[in-house]
Amino acid sequence: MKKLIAVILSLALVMALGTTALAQDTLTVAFSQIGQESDWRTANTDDVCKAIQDAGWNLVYDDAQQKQENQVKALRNFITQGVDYIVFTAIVTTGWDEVLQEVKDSEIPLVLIDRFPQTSFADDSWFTAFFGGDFVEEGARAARWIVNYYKSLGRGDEEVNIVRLEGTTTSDPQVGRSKGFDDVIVNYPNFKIVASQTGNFTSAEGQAVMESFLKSVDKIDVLWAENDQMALGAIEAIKAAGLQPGKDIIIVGCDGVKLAFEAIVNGEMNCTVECTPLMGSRVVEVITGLEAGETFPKIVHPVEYVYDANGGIAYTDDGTALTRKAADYIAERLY
Ligand code: GYE
Repeated sequence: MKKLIAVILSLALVMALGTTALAQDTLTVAFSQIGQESDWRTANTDDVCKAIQDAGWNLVYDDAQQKQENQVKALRNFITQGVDYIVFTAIVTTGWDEVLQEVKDSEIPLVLIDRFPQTSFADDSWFTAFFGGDFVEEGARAARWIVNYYKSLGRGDEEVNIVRLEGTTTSDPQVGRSKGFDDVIVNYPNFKIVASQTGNFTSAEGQAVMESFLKSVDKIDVLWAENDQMALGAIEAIKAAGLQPGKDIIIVGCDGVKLAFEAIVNGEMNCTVECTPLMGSRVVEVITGLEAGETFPKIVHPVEYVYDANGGIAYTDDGTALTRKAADYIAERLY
């Protein structure tokens, strides 16, 4: 009898060990995405999901359909399921303390990408790493491009009226890009923002808001759209009003998606400030590193460029970095 019990116990032990070994082999990585509002977002979803699957890990994916409450639910589900890692981009900056405390308590490592959530934690131990665009710098690049473009035409002292299409209100890229733009443009009093309204990062709303700008603002020289999708919608509104986009109104977008490159090459748009959606390889690098017990910098921004028709317009304050010519890079742009 004793022998039989010993055999059963050792069998149970082997089975338990076997299960543990299996669980360690195949990680489960959950990803809470915000929705599908733009080409940028589609490319981001595809890239991150593919990278996780190509790494041989199980993917648990959730699309929050632009609702913060859905993201909160998704994070709680991930905790209940006991996933190994959580990849997260926050639709808006605030309102995360409670659920992120729950993530912290669960000890599931949190990998942040794209949009950074603001929290009131005392230190930064609540997340493992962040990878995403430097939104303040992107906004600043857009403003510097506009000023330098007018200077390059010998028109740097003209009165220039700018309308702005803002991203989703209080989202990290909206807050950062608006701030970066304002910080630069304030130094050039002849460049004025004469109207500014949200277009929620979508083409349809960009078009509708641009239509109303065209009716309410007497003289529009420049459109600064906080993403390319809104710029593309606005181009339709400008054409419908009988004006030539890219000529009658100078158009600067952000993201660097293929359709923006095409619009620049066709002369209907003038500039796009790059923000890469390709974050999958960094996510895999971070998780692989954490599994191996490595440490690395907490916050990493990708290297990005500014693209326009001819290249050559300086966009950093000291003039060292130059814009790239969109036509030279359009073929390699896949999203
Ligand atoms: O610019 C926009 C998207 O968070 C950086 O969200 C991202 C922004 C991107 O929908 O197109």
